[in-house]
Amino acid sequence: MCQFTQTTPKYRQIMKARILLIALASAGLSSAAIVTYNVNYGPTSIGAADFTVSLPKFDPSLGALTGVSIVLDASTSGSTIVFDNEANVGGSVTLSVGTTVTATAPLITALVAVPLQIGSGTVTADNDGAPDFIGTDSIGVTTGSGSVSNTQTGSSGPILAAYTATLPLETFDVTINNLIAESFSSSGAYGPTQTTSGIFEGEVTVHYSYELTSVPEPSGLLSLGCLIGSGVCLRFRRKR
Ligand SMILES: [Ca+2]
Ligand SMILES: [Ca+2]
Repeated sequence: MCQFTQTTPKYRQIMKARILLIALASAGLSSAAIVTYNVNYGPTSIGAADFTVSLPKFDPSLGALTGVSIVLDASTSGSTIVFDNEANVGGSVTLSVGTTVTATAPLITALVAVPLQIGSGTVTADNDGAPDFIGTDSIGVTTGSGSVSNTQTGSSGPILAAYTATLPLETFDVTINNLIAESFSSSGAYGPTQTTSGIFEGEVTVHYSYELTSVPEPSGLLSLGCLIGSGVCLRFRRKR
């Protein structure tokens, strides 16, 4: 793209700027890094009231914050769901039970994770005349567990400001909300379900991406010197 045929002063200025940029990158004066914090929550009964967890804000002494990523991990166990067929035909049935966990952090889109215990099987046609949740016309999920995660990120100015500490050891709060979640699907069968709720637990993680500034290493300074030196040589040779 650039041929070494021009010798105008303007061209030389551009070349010098490019060499300095390459040298700064080579010298390690600026590089990207990530720092991560996490906090566990639960186990908590599904249906319990909202609660909060706290995580550290970004320490600006590390560098300049460029992005915030929050991860919600949630798992569930201990719930049950049982179905009783009231149709005159049998069918295949899929059932799930668990919880919808919502985590709300400052200025970030709410994180939603729905861990479920899932089961499936077949049921016979209704043969007892009442939904008693037992017999071959019935099927349930009574064991197992499920886990899932959700991630949201942000890098707008207001988000970076909200997550950068202005005081030592400053934290932000994440509010955890939960509701029981259940589903039923079938080909042919239909009827009521009975549900009991178990527990959920998990983790909230925050990743801070930032540009760190550090003292150039000797090898980096050497390459900086070489590149600046070669820039001088280049200019010297063109003048001749
Ligand atoms: Ca029945
Ligand atoms: Ca039954």
